[in-house]
Amino acid sequence: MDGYREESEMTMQEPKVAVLMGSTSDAGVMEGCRELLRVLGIPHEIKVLSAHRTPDQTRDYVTSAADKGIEIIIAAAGWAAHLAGVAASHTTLPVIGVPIDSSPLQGMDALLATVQMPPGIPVATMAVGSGGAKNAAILAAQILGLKYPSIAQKVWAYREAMTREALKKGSDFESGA
Ligand code: RP5
Repeated sequence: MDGYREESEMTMQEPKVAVLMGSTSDAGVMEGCRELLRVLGIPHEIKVLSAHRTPDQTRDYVTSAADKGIEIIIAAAGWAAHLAGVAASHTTLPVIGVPIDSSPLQGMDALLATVQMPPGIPVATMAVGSGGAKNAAILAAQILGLKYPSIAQKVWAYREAMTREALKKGSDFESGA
């Protein structure tokens, strides 16, 4: 177990999660994802890649991701959001999709495009927008926590802090503070 843990920690500096976004305009919505990946101690890299505008580069990146040590792909896109599905079609790494609310349909288009994958090629689809972006980071941490105990511990610490904050906010509100 110690050897396993040492090996796990030794490789922890290399990116384990790739955060793909379809456009630099998605960066604001995805900031919570990046922040939580930092808080949860997950080495990651960001790539701006589009299923429609840069299809060859998207395929090339995703097909080589596992060999580079990437273990999970988070893919965020708006409009007819095919990025997560296309990524999932090129790898067996788990793909977590974040529908971005950047279109006149406020993300309903991206939600359906991301979640409605045909049988055989799943995408773990989060809520639309900034909430989904945060949950993508937490879900990635929970998956990695199966292999890296230090990440599982950070997820528990995050939850405990969230519970403490919710209780404090509630009691402050109830007491009129
Ligand atoms: C999608 O188109 C991107 O993910 C973004 O949400 C949306 C609009 O992109 P820009 O026109 O702002 O670059 O591919």
